[in-house]
Formats: sequence, C-alpha cells, structure tokens
Amino acid sequence: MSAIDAVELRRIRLPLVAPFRTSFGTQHERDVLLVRVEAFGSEGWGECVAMSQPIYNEEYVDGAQDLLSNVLVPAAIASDLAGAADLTRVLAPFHGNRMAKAALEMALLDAELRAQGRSFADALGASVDRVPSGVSVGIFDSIGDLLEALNNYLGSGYRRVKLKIEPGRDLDVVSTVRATFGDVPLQVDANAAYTIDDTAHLAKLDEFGLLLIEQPFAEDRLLDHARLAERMDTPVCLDESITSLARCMDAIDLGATQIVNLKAGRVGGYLAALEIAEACAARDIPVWCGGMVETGLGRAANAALAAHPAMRLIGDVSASSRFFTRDIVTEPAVLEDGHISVPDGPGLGVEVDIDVIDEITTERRLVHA
Ligand code: OSB
Ligand code: MG
Repeated sequence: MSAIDAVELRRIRLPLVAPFRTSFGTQHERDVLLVRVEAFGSEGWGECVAMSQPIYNEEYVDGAQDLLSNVLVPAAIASDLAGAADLTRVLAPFHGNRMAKAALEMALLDAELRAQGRSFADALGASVDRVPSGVSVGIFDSIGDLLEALNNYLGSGYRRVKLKIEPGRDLDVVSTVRATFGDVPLQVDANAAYTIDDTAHLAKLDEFGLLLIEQPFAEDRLLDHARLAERMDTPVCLDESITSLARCMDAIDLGATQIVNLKAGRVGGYLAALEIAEACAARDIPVWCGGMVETGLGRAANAALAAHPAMRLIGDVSASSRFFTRDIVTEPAVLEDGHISVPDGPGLGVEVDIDVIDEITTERRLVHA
C-alpha cells in the first residue's frame, strides 16, 4: 500500500472582482477543485487549474473531479507510491488529463515537503526570494475602460502587462495602449483566436515593440506557428500547445516557439514543469511562469516556480487581489514594489483558511485508503 491515508476532493466557488474575458469566453467566478491529502505523515493541499468548461484546453473541472475520484486517486492509493515524484510513474497508464494529475501531485508534494520541513521554492530550485509581477488583462468592449484598468494596474506597480487580443480587437488596442502608456513592457495573448491566413495582419504588430505574441493559432498548429515566426520579428511564445517536455522540445526545434509560457497544470505538475524549465535553459530558450487564475495555493506554488533561474521573463504571477476579494489562504499574495514574494515555509508555505473554504464549498468527497 502507498503512503497515502486519505484524499479529500472539494469544489469551491470564488467570485472574481471583475469579469475576465478572453477570446474563448468570459469568466465571472473561479470554479475550483481542491485536493487535500493525508500522506507521508502530513497533510497537503493541491489545486486543479482546469476551467469549468473545456474552452482553454480539453480538460474541465467535472471531468477532472470524476477522473480523480474514480480512477487517479484509487490508483495512487492502491499503488506502492513512495513519494510525490513517483506519481508520474504510477499514473502513466492513464493518458492525458494532466491538470487532474497535477492537482494530486501538488497536494502530495505539499504533504511530503511539509513532513521534511522543506519549501516548494527549495524543491523547485528557486534562486530568488521575490519575483517581478506581470498582469494579464482581459478583453474590454470599451477602450476607455481598458485604459482605466491599465492605469490602475501600472499605478499599483505591475512590471509588465499582457493584453488579451482577438480578431477585431488587436492592432488598434495595442496602438492606443502604446500611445497612452509609452514603452511599458507589453505582450499580447490570442488564446488561439487566429489562423495562418492572419499572418500578414499579425505581422503588423511588429511596429509596437512587443515582448512576444502568445499562442496566436490552435494548439496543434505547430508548423503554422513556425511559419508565422519566420514572417514576424515579434517572438512567438506558445502556451496551449506546450503539454509536455517532448512537445515543448519539438516546438522549439521546429521554430514554433522562441519563448515558452510554462504552466505546471498544463504539463502534468510542478515536477514536469521543472524538467521543462531546465531543458529550455539548456537550449537558451527563455521561459516565464503562466497563470490559470489560481487561488492562494496555486499562486504560492507559481511564485516558487517563477523564482527558478530559467524564468527569464516576467510571468503572470499577480497579487491575489487582481482576481479575488477574498482568498482561501490566510496570507494571500500581495504586490510589493512590483514584486510577489516567494513563500519560504514548509510545503507551499501558505496556510489554508478552512473557515473560508467551508463557506464556499459546493461539493465534498472523501476517498479513504
Ligand atoms: O492564456 O494565459 C492564458 C487565464 C486562464 C486561462 C488561460 C490564460 C489565462 C490568463 C490569466 O491569461 C493568467 C493569470 O493571471 O492567472
Ligand atoms: Mg495564454
């Protein structure tokens, strides 16, 4: 039997401070699946970053919850799992579903590291104790409202801005933002809203000196991204397409990605993310830490990952208040001098506020060993 004594799955609902609109839809709240484990003589928490519906990638919260409760958790409990790093091997027979797997691994890592008195930051090879913070800004109907939001973010100290774009809301938006805010570090994210036929149009973004363009085309269009990269000076950066170390290396070798947005959930967990970060560093490919509108749990883990030396660009690791009025941890991430500090306590280094979690829990299921 494994070192896992019990696993609890919880669904919570967290309202967002404002709707978050991307080319794939508008979010009004975060519907999150939390995983609590009793393992290695300790307790740990994980967070599944899948969205309510399969509109960012193919995963979705109900699917992840079903798979975890009926397949992944029972398999892990029945296995000879010796440590969190062993979970990849134990779950290897089950294809895909990386966000579901990542949530369980995150909880196990938290428990194991707490038992060892060791932090996520230490385990992930963090080299700094705070990271500069970027903010991902959604699509607005009114350019005036967008400029006002940007003015507030920049006023509070964010060091880099990512603008969501889509066909019809791209060149004009970027041009106006540049005209208003000058040479602020700026990049754009299309969430796969374009096709190769938009190449000439997208190349017009070159005049705005963007840091990068993120995922213009569909997830499986690696060669199209490589063709775009040949026609554009702005570096192409893949997000949705990067689902594993192999896919990432292929994308780099094909010329489909000059920079990598790394999200632990999308690649199956923080340990897989670390492996990718190291492989990118070995190839001199800059990496930055993406976000999935995480609660204070995922935000703490992301801050640790973003502190790795391979993270050469500013990531989407923002303050909790960018999305939430109330978080589920006792000390939510705050912006200080444009930075987020990297927790250094055991495990995730943040503590859950169980009263808040209880209050917003919509479903609960305990799986015993
Ligand atoms: O494409 O990076 C993305 C949020 C949800 C799903 C996909 C993306 C995003 C963001 C927000 O851009 C990142 C964050 O601040 O958490
Ligand atoms: Mg993205």
